[in-house]
Amino acid sequence: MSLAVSLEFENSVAVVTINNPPVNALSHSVRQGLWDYLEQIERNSDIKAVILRAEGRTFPAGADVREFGRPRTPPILSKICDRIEALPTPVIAEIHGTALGGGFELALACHYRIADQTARMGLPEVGLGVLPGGGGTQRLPRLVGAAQALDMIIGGKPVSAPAAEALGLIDRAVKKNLHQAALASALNLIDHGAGPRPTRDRVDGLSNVAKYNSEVAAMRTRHAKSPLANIPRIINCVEAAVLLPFEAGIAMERQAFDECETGPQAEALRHAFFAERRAAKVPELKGAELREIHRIGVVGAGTMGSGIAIACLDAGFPVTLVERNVEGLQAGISKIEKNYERSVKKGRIDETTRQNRMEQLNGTTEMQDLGQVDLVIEAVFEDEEVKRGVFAQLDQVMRPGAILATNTSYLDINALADTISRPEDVVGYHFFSPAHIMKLLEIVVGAKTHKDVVATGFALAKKLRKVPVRAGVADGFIGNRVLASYRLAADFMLEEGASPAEIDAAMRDFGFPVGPYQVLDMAGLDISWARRKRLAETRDPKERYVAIGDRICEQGWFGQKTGRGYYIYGGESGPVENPDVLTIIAQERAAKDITPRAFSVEEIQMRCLSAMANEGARLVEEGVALRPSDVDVAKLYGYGFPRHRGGPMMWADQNGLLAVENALKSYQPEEPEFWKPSPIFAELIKNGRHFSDLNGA
Ligand code: 3H9
Repeated sequence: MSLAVSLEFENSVAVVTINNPPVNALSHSVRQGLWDYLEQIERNSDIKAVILRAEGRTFPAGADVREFGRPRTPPILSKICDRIEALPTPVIAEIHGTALGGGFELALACHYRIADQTARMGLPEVGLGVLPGGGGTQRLPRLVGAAQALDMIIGGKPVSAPAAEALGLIDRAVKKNLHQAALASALNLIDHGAGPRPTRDRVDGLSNVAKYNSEVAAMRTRHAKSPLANIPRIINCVEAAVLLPFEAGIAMERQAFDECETGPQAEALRHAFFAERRAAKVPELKGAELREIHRIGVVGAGTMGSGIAIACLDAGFPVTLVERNVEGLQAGISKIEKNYERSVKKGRIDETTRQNRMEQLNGTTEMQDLGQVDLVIEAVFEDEEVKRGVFAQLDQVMRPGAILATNTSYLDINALADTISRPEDVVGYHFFSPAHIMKLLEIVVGAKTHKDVVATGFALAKKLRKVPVRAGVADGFIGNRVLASYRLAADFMLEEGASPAEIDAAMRDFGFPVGPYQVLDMAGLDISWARRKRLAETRDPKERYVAIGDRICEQGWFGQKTGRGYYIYGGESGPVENPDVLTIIAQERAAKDITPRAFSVEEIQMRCLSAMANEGARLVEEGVALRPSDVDVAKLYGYGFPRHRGGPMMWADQNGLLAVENALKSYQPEEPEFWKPSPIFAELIKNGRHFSDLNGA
């Protein structure tokens, strides 16, 4: 018998318990265990009711995703669900924690469901590029109707136990003593001679086919442009639940699941799931002692500083916000206030929470007020001299052992750390704007950063609900280094004959929400212009320099905020291409004697993506990124890389490393250093390996 499942008896009730830490995923050992015990239960006529439960922190959180992408070893989940549903005695699911995916499908196959008040449940398979494959597309609509089922399966968001009770998904949510409550229910069912209540036979949700037809049509329209291959299949399966016999619907679900599971989108989305968790595993965690963080100081109340303060307040930390003068401080506090007022209006938080958060905020113009905080996040203007000044002041006032994190996108944190007496306490936190919303947090580890400081940063990131990625010190760290290569590849094409709109459209076509020139216009062209001017003196004159962006800025066109950039804003039909920019581009081409040529969508994508993957490989080679999947995580969570593509390194793996290396080599004569393939390509190709083989466990 499998150790992952056990069977005990409490009077005439069989209690089947799953025990497969950490999340009781339905691995083969669990499925086999369930199968074997179901056989025993079927043969034992003394059993009058069954309870299905799990040990540890949660009811199963789904199928074991690590088993995906390879042939499945029977027994398969949907057969187990069918077998549970066919038992002649009532079966009760005892749900706690997060009953997700296959776990929730097991519960749906049970005849009754009772859940802890704090439990959450749902079908998040959509986020892994698949769909429920254990009968969820057929049973859920039978309980809650097709529209609600589609919402839950396409939205993928779990619902709370009270919401599930209101929807009729569970019979009861209990505040405490879940197992006692499940047992009492079982005995009650036995006493009343209640038999099984198979979900497949229930029609509660399916009574109104005409209503469903219009709902499904609306759903198809809403998702018509979705690039995700599983969405139309989910709609088809739920439609089958309404129109076809149960078995036919299950057969359809099985086929759709298999087609999706083996596809590239599901592979990429699985990669994204595990890459995010892997990124939090850094060498510094070993043997590190976490420093306690109770109070946080934020220096700088500008856009970044106030966003960071909100992120910290949201996580429950008291925050001391420091600005040089009262006006600046007031402006920062007012940004924070407005944010919380908006959240109340939108129903995201209630008034009491808003008040509590604001009470935890202490604004000041005195650095000394940071004397007792455990961590200071410095978010002043991105200029080394300015930051050095702030560092010197902080060094004077911060208590020994407090952490000094600098929020920077590019600066050398080693140089900054060496200006103060405690470089071991200095770390880089690269937040992304808006800092209380964007998920990515690059944690930049300097040469002297103590491992306790690094480990504390990763623990804090979890509390701030960020996705942390470890980066070494390098200009632009991981995310902005890759971004710089992307932009350069795009700029070269601009000079060679492509237009900004063509490049943007090609990258949107790949799956980015917006193209690189749209992003530049949104961020403000003056930001990157200022940086280019700063770097002008140290630039290698032999390097190819594209001056189109500078010429645009010289006109005073900084993008959306000035109404003009690569596009013109404010018109009734939305942004339009800026014809004057096309003239500037034509002039720059003429000045360099370039005869423009056409670029296909495929070539634009290939050039941009291979430049990104090559830069990612260099970052791994240089040790700035620990592993290729960390590059992917940075791009997915901070730069809008389409999740179903998995990130640039996953894209390279899927596209074929040889094809990417060949493309890089074919562009190399144009700009030898920029397009030179990282040696990692040749090494992997020679050994028949992929970037994913360098990710470790
Ligand atoms: C499915 O069910 C398909 C079926 O319909 C049909 C099948 C035929 N598998 O996230 P955490 C690991 S598809 C394998 O850090 P938390 C995770 O990698 C599935 N491993 O914890 C990590 O490992 P490590 C549908 C899994 O408390 C550890 O568990 N279900 C799985 O922040 C802890 O995870 C889902 O999509 C899994 N299914 O969050 C739910 N899940 O320690 C996916 C987790 O080695 N899971 N692991 O890094 C989650 O959303 C979160 O893990 C959960 C806990 C909310 C459960």
